[in-house]
Amino acid sequence: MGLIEEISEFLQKGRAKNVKTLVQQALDEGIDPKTILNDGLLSGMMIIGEKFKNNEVFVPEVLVAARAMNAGITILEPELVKVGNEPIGRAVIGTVKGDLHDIGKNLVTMMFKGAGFEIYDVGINVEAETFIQKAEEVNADVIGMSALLTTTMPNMQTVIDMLKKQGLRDKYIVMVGGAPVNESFAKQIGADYYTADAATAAEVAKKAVLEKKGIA
Ligand code: B1M
Repeated sequence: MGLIEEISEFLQKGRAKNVKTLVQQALDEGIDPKTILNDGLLSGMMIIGEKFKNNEVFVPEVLVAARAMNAGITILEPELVKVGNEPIGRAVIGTVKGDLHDIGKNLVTMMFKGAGFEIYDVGINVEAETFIQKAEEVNADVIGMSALLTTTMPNMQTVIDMLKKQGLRDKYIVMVGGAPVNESFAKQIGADYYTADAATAAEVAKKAVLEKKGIA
C-alpha cells in the first residue's frame, strides 16, 4: 500500500497519531502537500461520508475520523500557508448557525491565509449578527460562510438579508460554500460567489478584492 493510501486508511480508522506521522513522512519524502490533502485526507473523509450515508459507520466513527483529518491538516498547514508580505484584505469566515461542521471552514481559512488574507475565524454555529458585527469591527472585505447541512443552508440567506436591512450589503463580498451548496443556491440567496473548494474560494476572493479596490 502506498503512503497516500495508508493516510486515507488511517484517517478512516480515526487514528490521528498515525495520520500525523504519515503526513509528516509524506512531506519529508517531497510529496506535494496538495496531493496529501486531496488524495490522502479528503479522499479518506469522502469514503467515511459515503459509509455514514449508507449506515455502515455512525457518528462516533465519523467524529474520530474528523479528528484525524484535523490532525493531518495541522501538519500540512505551514506548507499550504505560504503568506506574502502585504495582507491583501480581511476576511471573516465561519460555519453558519446550527451547523457544527468545521473541517471545510478550516480549510477555507487556511487557503485564505495562504492567499494573503488576514483571517477572522468566527467558528462554528455562528449567529448572523456575529458575522456582521465581526466584519464591521475589523473592517473586513469578505464574509465567507460554510454550511454542510441542507437544514442550515438557509441561515446563509439570513446573514445576507440582515446585511441588506442594515444597508451594508454592498460593503462586503459575500462568499458561500459547503457540500450541499451550489451555484444556483448562491444566486438565489444573493451571494456574490460560490466555489466548490477551498483553494478556488481563496483565488476568487483575492481576485474580487483586488478588483473592488481597483488594483486588478
Ligand atoms: Co455530518 N453530515 N452530521 N458530521 N458529516 C454530513 C454533512 C452528511 C452529508 C453525511 C451524510 O449523510 N452522507 C449529512 C448531511 C445531510 C444533509 O444535510 N443533506 C450529515 C449529517 C446528517 C450530520 C448530523 C445531523 C448527524 C447526526 O447527528 N445524526 C450531525 C449534525 C451536527 C450539526 O452540525 N448540527 C453531523 C455531525 C457530524 C460530526 C460532528 C460527526 C462530523 C463533523 C466533525 C467536524 O466537522 N469537526 C461530521 C462529518 C465529518 C461529516 C462528513 C462525513 C464529512 C464532512 C467533512 O468534513 N468533509 C459529511 C459527509 C460529506 O460531506 N460527504 C457529513 C470534508 C470537508 C473538507 O469538506 O466541508 O464539504 P466540506 O468542504 C469542502 C467544500 O464543500 C468547500 O471546501 C472544502 C474542500 O476544499 N467549502 C467551501 C466548504 N466551505 C466552504 C466555504 C466557501 C467555499 C468553499 O466559501 C466561503
